[in-house]
Amino acid sequence: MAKVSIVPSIDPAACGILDYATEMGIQTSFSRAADFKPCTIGNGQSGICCKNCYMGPCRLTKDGQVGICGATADTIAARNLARAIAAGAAAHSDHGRDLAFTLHAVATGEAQGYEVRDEAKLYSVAAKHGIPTKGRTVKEITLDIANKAISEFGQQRGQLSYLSVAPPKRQAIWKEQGVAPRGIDREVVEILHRTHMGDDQDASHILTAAMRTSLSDGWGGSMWATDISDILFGTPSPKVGEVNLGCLEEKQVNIIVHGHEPTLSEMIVTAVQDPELIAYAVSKGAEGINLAGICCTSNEVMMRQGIPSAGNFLNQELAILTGAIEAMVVDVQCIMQSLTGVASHFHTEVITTSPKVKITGATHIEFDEHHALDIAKSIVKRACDNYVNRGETRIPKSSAQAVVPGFSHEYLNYMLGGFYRQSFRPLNEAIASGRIRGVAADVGCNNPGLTQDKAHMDVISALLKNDVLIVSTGCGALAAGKYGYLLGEAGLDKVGPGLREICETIGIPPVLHLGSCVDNSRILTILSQMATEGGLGDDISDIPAVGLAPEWMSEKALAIASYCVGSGAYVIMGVRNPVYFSDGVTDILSKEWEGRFGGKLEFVVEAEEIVKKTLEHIDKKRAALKLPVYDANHFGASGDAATEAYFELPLEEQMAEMYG
Ligand code: NFS
Ligand code: SF4
Repeated sequence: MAKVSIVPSIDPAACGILDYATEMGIQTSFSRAADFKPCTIGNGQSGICCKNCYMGPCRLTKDGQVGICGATADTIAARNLARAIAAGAAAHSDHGRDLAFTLHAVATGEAQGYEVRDEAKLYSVAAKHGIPTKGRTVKEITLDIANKAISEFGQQRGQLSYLSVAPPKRQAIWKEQGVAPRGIDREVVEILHRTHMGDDQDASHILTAAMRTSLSDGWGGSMWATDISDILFGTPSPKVGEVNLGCLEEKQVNIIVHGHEPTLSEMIVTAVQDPELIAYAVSKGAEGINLAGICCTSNEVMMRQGIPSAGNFLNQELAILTGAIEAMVVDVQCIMQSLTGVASHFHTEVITTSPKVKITGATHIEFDEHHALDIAKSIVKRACDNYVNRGETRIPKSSAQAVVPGFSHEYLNYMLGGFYRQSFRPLNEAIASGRIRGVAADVGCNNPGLTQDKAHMDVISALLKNDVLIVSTGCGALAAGKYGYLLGEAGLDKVGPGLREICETIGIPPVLHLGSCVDNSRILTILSQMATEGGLGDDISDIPAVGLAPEWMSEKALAIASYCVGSGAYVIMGVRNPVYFSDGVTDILSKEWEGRFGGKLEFVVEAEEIVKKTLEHIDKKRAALKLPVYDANHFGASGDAATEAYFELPLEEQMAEMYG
């Protein structure tokens, strides 16, 4: 087995575990990525491939070449991209649908263990959708919200209800450009239809439909997912948590929840606190039960319950390689099939729980919200039973990094303005004065084709030094957490003085953890409020802000990028341009979309270039708003004054410290 050729991770904890995997001959996504030669046609670098009908597949590798049916490179690139966006939107939205059904079951008293935990959020969501609340019971309002959400998935005409939350100017653009989504499922289905052989064959026209589909995710499925999760489990507010493999416990039963939906994981949080189950764990020789998360499930339970996170996407195999996991409980999305292979070398039991996901070799215990607590308890008990089978462990204990996650739109409003005059004005003013140069959202995945977390941290650290406030979700947020950027005081030595002053005054870390990937909808809500608050124009596209996904890998990331562009944002994705072979489509995403939506999508590989383009865009937007030119020295010496690196010691020295 080839040793990983690029540095696999900037995280010494990950590198140490990967050395062990190499030694033991255990394959991981890191080693496979190093062994693989990615298909250059599939990734758009040297051609483009269509397999939408069985006259093909058609591989176009030369200029001017067309498929058997005559489809051009532009058409094929647009169709492939549109299908990826539809798949990503479907994943987010289906997650939202399941939450809507859980909410419905709560309203009808059929959901064991669940309740409305956040009535204030219930009322505010009702108000957004015109659902009356006066003189009505919580149950009645809950039922109406659940039914409204469920109806939006199957809605055929009109437009999605959340669109009215956007700035009026944005709503007008959607109408004018014909991209206001009519219903959630309808938009996804229409992309599958349009990209079937012999349908829509105009790249721009295909991508306009894809834009509408992505908006049905951001302002539909994902927004419902976020709001219903808040109603059921509480709107996040800052918590103290911990990130990285070091959060695993040597002498306790370790259970990992991995995937995306908070429904079962929240019940497991309840179950691990059950005194009877704790006593059961003790009877098996453990000192207790330790629950940790991976990926977006981790973000969900960390920001609401302070449950530690074992890390982001590329940490899933590494967690099992510690030898310390009794059960890895997975639901949907971003779960590698390799988990069962890695687990076969250890005692770890991989448990699938979603009716939609089975993995050969894993135990399937199907989740049902009507008996959620019973199911959660039986899973926890199984993990305790497995503790006696544990062998040698290698937990990089010192890698555990303290974090403060859980900044919701609601909490920022309260934090900036106080309870009685909630507002975003202080933030807008800080940007207008130039103390904060602008805002960047660093989001998205890890990708084993790159060094884990490096692009995230190169981008984040450089932007912070330039007084750019960062908001973050998904695996990007967990990366920021690992290197100390999600901490109040501690993170501030890495920040330019203007931004630092604001962070100190308001009491926030320089990187604000806003949750999971479906919670990118929170970013839309925040941007909408910033646009309507005054001082930064009157549309999202006026705000000096940029969206970044430097290590993306999933189709969901493409859906998010598109709806952000459609909402007016400039989005830069790293890794590679999947439509590289088609200049036509590359131009539609950047130039044509900018003209129509005020936002654009570009693919930029180098972190340095991403930073440069981000700052240029922020400064361009500042100039358009006639704000003072950003001056690094105005509020003290920015830039070099901040700490240079995200690490104080070189990687090898940190690895040596961690694993002795
Ligand atoms: Ni987002 Fe969450 Fe991570 Fe990427 Fe996957 S966990 S939904 S897709 S890998 S950020
Ligand atoms: Fe080839 Fe056209 Fe069929 Fe695609 S749709 S596989 S380009 S014949």
